[in-house]
Amino acid sequence: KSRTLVFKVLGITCSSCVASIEAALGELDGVQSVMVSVLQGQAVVKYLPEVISAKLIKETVEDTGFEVAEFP
Ligand code: 9UX
Repeated sequence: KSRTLVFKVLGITCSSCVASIEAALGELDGVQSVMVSVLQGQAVVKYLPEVISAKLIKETVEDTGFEVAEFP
């Protein structure tokens, strides 16, 4: 069964970086869908918790050069 992770991506301002984040996450096993919004500064990731951890998903975003944060 899949779960959905929603978190903030700080400092993202253009669609080319949306594309890099979506591409990096899309390559990960266990990630089923990715939507990154510049306007909302957020990522929504549908994934299989038995295959990949939320931690690795967030670390992958950070590896593309953006800080991530939780919504309050
Ligand atoms: Mo766009 Mo990415 O201005 O670092 S190139 S957000």
